[in-house]
Amino acid sequence: MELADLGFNSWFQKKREESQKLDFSIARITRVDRNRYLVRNEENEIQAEPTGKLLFFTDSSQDLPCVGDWVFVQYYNDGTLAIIHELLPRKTFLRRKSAGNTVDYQMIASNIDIAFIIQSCDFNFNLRRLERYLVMAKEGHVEPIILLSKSDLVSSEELEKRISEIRQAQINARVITFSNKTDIGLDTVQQVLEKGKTYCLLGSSGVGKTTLLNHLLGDEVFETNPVREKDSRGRHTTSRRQLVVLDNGAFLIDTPGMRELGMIAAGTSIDDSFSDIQELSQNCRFNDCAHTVEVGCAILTAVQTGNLDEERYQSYMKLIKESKFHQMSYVERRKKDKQFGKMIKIVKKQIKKK
Ligand SMILES: Nc1nc2c(ncn2[C@@H]2O[C@H](COP(=O)(O)OP(=O)(O)OP(=O)(O)O)[C@@H](O)[C@H]2O)c(=O)[nH]1
Ligand SMILES: [Mg+2]
Ligand SMILES: [Zn+2]
Repeated sequence: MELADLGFNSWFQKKREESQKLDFSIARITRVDRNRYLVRNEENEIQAEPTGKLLFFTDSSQDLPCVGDWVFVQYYNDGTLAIIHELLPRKTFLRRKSAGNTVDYQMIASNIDIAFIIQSCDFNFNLRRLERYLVMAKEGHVEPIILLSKSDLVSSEELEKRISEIRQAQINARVITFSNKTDIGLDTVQQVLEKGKTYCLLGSSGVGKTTLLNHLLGDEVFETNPVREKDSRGRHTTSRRQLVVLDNGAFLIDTPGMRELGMIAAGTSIDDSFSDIQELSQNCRFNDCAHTVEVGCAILTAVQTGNLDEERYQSYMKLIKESKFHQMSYVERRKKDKQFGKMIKIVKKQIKKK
């Protein structure tokens, strides 16, 4: 595979020449998992690590590598490890504001040609949310296409109504309706996908992003999960962003749903889907109860007495933790890391003394 097949066009070539970093190789980030990365080059996909300099002297988290980025690398261990030295400029991007006092952004993906904004035709359909995703795409210079999934769940009249609501809201983006169940509309989605171009799937948890990806791959490669029956909410199955190559040479990035939504409607999504647990917490003895070990914790009591499903408790805690982490600004997170480092030093000293 040539770099051009990976999407490296003349725009990036020009940036590369301007940078004068000609002794570095070029690769593309295909997966981010905290500080661990995968990159793809002409030959294969390999592990990658940023230099300490890149990691610690970056002021904003948005300047760290994200899925879709082109990066300057050097190879080690017979080409099985790439060290990431610097990012090439981004042509387009999808990013979200981090909640909190400081204005900081987190990158979702970069160098995207088209963003597929997916809403399912059932309860997930929401014009205001749609508008927020469209703003996100516009800010990052990404062309949006709206995909209405699960068309099999509504009548054709209802489907028409959804589309006319979109048009009445002065949204002019292309709309494609489709179903992973009946395959209707899938060929239209397929026709959009072009070799060497990069597409990103955006939308709430459970709308069928990963199912669509599997469908396009013709195989159940990635995990999917049924939505909850009660309110058709997803179970945030996909946990990281990943760039996948399709048979026809197009690139598709799947993203986790729920958290993406959390960022847009800051905080509210958690309250909505776990309102019963939220309510329980009103009865905890301490206002700042973390619901982990505290005496008089109403949530723990409910788990113990069987009034609250243990699994639901766990997923609630997971979500809280994630959203807290995401809501921390980059600086706060760095501080936390540093405090953790200090703590380890102190503990080590104490061990030595013994
Ligand atoms: N009826 C119907 N169900 C669908 C369709 N597409 C997906 N589903 C179902 O919806 C559920 C959720 O699908 P996923 O692909 O896991 O959703 P997702 O958007 O990837 O969700 P997250 O990974 O949590 O963000 C699965 O049970 C799918 O089988 C569709 O077109 N029609
Ligand atoms: Mg998924
Ligand atoms: Zn509690």
